[in-house]
Amino acid sequence: MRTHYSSEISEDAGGTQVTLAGWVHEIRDMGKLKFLILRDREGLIQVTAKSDTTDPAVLKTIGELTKESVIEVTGKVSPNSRAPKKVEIVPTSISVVSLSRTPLPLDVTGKVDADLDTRLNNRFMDVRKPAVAAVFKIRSKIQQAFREFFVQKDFIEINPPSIIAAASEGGTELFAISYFEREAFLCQSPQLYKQMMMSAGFDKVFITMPVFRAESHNTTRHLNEIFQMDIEKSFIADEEGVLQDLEGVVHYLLLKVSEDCAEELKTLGREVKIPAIPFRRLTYDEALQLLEKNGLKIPWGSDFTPEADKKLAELIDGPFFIKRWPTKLRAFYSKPFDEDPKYCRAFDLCYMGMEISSGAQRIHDHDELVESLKRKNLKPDNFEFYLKAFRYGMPPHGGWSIGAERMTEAITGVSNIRECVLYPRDRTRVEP
Ligand code: AMO
Repeated sequence: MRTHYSSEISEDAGGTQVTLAGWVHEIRDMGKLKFLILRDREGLIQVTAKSDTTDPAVLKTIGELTKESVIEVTGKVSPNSRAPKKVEIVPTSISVVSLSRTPLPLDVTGKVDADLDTRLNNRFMDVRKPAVAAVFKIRSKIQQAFREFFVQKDFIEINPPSIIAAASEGGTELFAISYFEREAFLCQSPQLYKQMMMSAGFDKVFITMPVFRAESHNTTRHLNEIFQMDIEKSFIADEEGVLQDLEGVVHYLLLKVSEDCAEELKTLGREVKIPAIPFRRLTYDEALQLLEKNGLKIPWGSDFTPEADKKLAELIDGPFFIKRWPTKLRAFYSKPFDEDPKYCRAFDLCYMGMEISSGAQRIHDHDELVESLKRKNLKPDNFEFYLKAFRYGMPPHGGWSIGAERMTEAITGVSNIRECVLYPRDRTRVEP
């Protein structure tokens, strides 16, 4: 059984007997000298066998190995200034746990490139590449840090359903499923449920869950199954009450990634700059003006194009908020400003040229909400289960959602969001 990971072997452990387990990354047979690079979850280590000093049974096993086989190596730690990590293992026994077949569907050493489709079709093997695994270790850290932050702040974790009867963001973009004798849908956001829990008196909730969007566009920024990290919070004075949680958690998870994923960032050639709090805030109108001054005109009432997102990222360093959006652009639950209802208390958080989160202070008055649904051509009757929660005591509240994949994409710098999902679901891909 494994006693150490490769990363735990250092020069000063010279002479210690260890057992390592992992995959055969490379084999180099130089006649009298045989090198084997063993790869485990934490990295690579060289195993060196000399024909005059190594047990013949070990030499025979090395001769029969194929790349990517799983092996267990027992041997002595031996400092060697010429080895990649300045230390190697001199084996006393090698057992083949699982012999890999040949040829391999994918090269794991990074010497032969493969297109994304081939990589995704062979994802189990693609993730063996250190640079690919690094993306998922960073994603895991992001999700852990998110949970840690809100547990510390005394938020209650809730689990809304994934099978629902009504749209949460509007009428479109839902996947219909056959649910016994009726039609149901896959959840596109836990929105309505997290709001109802404000009426239940939970005050502060967080959620992490997959959501499903039947958007047909096939871009490098969009997925059809997304992992969202949400909060909802009551008794806020305005949208700032939840914006501060958003900048707080983004700051915290960038800090955690930079501290705990230093190796992974190095593997990806990335540096994380920790932004100062508060993040810059712009209104929608200010963002339009800034773009126009820099040669990009977006008509008032339109959403930002990917080009505009990119331009703003060039002009503003680090993450920033866009607040005070045109009401007509945002979901029905966004609260309009009393003094100028053309604008609402919705916001986006932009980072690295992408919208990574959006949210709003919500309408908490029942009749105002019914009117807002009607203005968006939605039928209040379809939202009866939700509206009911607004009739019997609903505090002012707001919330937001971060897309875990967009956040991972922003930090790791990969060029396609599919790189941040083990098994992405897009317009054409539902397998493996
Ligand atoms: P929204 O629809 O803006 O808001 O989604 C929130 C965040 O989720 C991510 N995201 C996506 N990522 C990849 N592909 C997609 N198709 C996709 N759609 C969304 C983005 C986005 O910022 N209920 C509201 C949130 C709220 O107000 O609390 C909502 O879902 O990072």
